[in-house]
Amino acid sequence: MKMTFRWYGSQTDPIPLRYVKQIPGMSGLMGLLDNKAAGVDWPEEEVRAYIDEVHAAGLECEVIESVNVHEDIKMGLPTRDEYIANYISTIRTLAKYGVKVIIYNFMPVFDWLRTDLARVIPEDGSNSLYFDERDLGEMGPLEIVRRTAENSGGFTLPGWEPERLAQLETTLKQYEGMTPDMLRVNFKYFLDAVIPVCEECGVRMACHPDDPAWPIFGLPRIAHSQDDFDKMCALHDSPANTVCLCTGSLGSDPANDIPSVIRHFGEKDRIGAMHVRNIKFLGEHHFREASHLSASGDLDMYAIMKAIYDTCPDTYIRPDHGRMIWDEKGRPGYGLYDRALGATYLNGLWEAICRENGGK
Ligand code: CS2
Ligand code: MN
Repeated sequence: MKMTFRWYGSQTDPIPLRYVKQIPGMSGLMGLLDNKAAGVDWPEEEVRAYIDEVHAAGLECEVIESVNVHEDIKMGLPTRDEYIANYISTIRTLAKYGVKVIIYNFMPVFDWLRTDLARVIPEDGSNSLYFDERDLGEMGPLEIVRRTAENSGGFTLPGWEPERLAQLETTLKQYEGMTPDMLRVNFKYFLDAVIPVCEECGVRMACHPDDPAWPIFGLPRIAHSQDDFDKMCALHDSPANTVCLCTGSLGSDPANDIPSVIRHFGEKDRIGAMHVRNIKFLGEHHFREASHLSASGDLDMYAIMKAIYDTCPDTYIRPDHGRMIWDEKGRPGYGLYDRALGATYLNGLWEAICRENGGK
């Protein structure tokens, strides 16, 4: 297992890389070029500069999250070929600089979605990302986008690129009538184009689940259950076509038994990366993000780490979102302190599991 950390680059991440390096057991990053709109070919110069900076801090950069998929690819428009060509060129550039896994998602319009970015947790006064579907009904898509941007503390948010959201009304219209199976046809077209390139250059694509794990605003969503990911794997059967198994996203639906889903895909060698975080259920389609500790939420973090140990022990892991604690001011979900605590806790579980099983 390689423990990693998400870092947005020195332009927009207030956390210096040397702080990341000081977290015990941190091997490297799930890195990204934060300023890249979906569909753009990532310039080699910028990729090299970012990765050189990471290496200079004594960290690896074997995972990139995300290279976002242009909406025209998801909608299957004729213009998609140009964006797929850019995607392929980006894969080749990243491979040249040692990247082994590219995380992405195939969610129409929205990436992750929350109704509050800083909901206070009554027990201890910290705050975390929060979702209540009832609030969403009142708000509607345009309002949720406005509120999310307004409450982000001036930080860029992953998957909420302004270029994409500027087109929101038009894009929502274009998706009207698209069924999950129609979206899957477009997904296959994309995978058929990029996966052979990944095989050739030793990269694995890892698809992140829908977050939350159900359809929203009537948009088709095809990545929120074991069955969905089985279908994805079958669209283009290859060891390079994998899942980024995010426990908190998939786990937002209690019907997804996360340790069992990990075992299912781990045994098939279809987990390219893991995001490990905990969720506290508050009702139907109503949850908040909790500290990583099992006791803080509803996921069994020991069983999750054990499933990883048993079926995909060499995977990349990162603590996913953290709460805001100790008065830290930072990008919602991506502060330093709680993610560092999360990584340390997960490393502790890992050490205990290794010892129990005769390892070091
Ligand atoms: C991330 C996602 O913040 C998060 O929840 O896990 O934004 C993730 O980076 C993307 O969905 C992957 O494309
Ligand atoms: Mn995630």
